[in-house]
Amino acid sequence: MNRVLITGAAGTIGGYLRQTLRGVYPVLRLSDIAPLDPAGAGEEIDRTDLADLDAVENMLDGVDGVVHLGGISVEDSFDNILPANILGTYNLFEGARRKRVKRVIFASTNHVVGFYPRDRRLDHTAIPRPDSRYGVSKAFGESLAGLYADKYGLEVLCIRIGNVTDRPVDKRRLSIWISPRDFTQLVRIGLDTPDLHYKIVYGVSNNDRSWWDNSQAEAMGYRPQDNAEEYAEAVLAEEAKRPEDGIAERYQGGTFASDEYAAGRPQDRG
Ligand code: 15L
Repeated sequence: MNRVLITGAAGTIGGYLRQTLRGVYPVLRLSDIAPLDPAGAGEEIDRTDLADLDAVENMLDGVDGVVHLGGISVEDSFDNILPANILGTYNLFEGARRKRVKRVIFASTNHVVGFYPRDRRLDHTAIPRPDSRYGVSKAFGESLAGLYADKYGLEVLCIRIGNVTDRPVDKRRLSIWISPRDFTQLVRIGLDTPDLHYKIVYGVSNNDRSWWDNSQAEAMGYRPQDNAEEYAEAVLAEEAKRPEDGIAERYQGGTFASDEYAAGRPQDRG
């Protein structure tokens, strides 16, 4: 793979990948509508708005593989989610088809399955139970990825990302945390593995408290090096100082599930 494009390169995950993929592929094209540091050796900077299909097609010129992080990465109004995540992701896949890009890594999220209870172990076959409009937009992206793989032969890995940070920041993240180096390993497997059609995996480190069966990623060679448990004592001591949120505690998506929650199911009362 010669040229790899990272959309949403100015975000937190984009920032990690800019460092960890430097020199791994000869050219990294870094794209975002937000400002980016000037291009270093082996880098190209691009300012494409994902809502503009012609511009997206230009952005994909000469690209072999894409890591699609671009769009809104938290809950937002539907007016904002629509151009950034729905139209933007459509344009990315349609542009990739037109430009005959070989491979796309689609940054999906745990919020696609955020309304599953925490005691339910999920694998790659879990159907979406989104906890937010943001989660719905990522479920749309996973479906669209399937269409472009099955109909047009694009090779796609969808990663239902937990939370990529240097260290887990709360109890929920002790289950879903992924370190930057483990995330990089998964992205490289997605870009480099010879046989890929369409797969969904979880972006999670080797956490003792993980809620997910990530055997699909393991079968692709993923061997996570980090485990959130190393930080558990300090994280739990901090968590004990915070007010309880019963709904957030029940569901995998945490506050993404409890925000605006008004369903009042019987199990939520006690
Ligand atoms: C996500 O999908 C977000 O992009 C990230 O900011 C975190 O909120 C993460 O999920 C999480 O669930 O912790």
